[in-house]
Amino acid sequence: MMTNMKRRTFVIGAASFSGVTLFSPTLAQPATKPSTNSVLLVVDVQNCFLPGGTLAVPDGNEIIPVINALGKKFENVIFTQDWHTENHASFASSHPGKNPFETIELSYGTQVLWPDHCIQGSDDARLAEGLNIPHAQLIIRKGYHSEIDSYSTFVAADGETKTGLTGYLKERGLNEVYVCGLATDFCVSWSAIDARRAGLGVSVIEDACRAIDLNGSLKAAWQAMKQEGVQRISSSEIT
Ligand code: VGL
Ligand code: ZN
Repeated sequence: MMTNMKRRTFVIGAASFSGVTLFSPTLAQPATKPSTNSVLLVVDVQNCFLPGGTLAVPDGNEIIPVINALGKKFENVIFTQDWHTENHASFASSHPGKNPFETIELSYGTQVLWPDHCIQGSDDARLAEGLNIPHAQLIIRKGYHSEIDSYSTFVAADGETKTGLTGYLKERGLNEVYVCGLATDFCVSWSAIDARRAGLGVSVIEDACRAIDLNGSLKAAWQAMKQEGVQRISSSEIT
């Protein structure tokens, strides 16, 4: 894996440069210090995606303490919120005869059908109570057009309808995006890829994410992210 290869190179490089054998755990992996141009994008950490929610991601709750600790290291933090209408086109219940996790062809392409989830104003759609990042600056909502889904926090599934996040980040000079949250293989990966396409530096913090993993979707998502130049990192690399 890329991260392991990089890590090994770094350790060997450090040892030969310094001329001393260093086994300091802090040198065993590349370290990244978020700058004033960095932003932590916390994707869809909402009740619906936690155990007990309408579209629970396995072990989704485990990332909350990891994300709270990360939040302390970033001056800039943005939350996203999946925010669907009732009868949303991405809900199986909106398509008679269809079941959750089947697919359907919509005007913009193939859509996975989900259980009803994250309906605007519901407790299910609220950000997780356990999140504790009071200095977060923006909550950006997506998926609120009833006919178009939006895994991405930048552009909806039609490839055209924008959320405005690109403009916000550009206007604030935030050009290094660190993505975490739920789910790795849907909203996290689509957001990470669109951030790259907007010309931003992007890292996904793997242990601060959990996946749905539907028919190999997790492996495919990591492949697609790698191809787009998304860095795959661990929260322990952020100082
Ligand atoms: C998500 C499926 C449907 C996500 C949102 O946040 O990853 N997945 N809606
Ligand atoms: Zn959704």
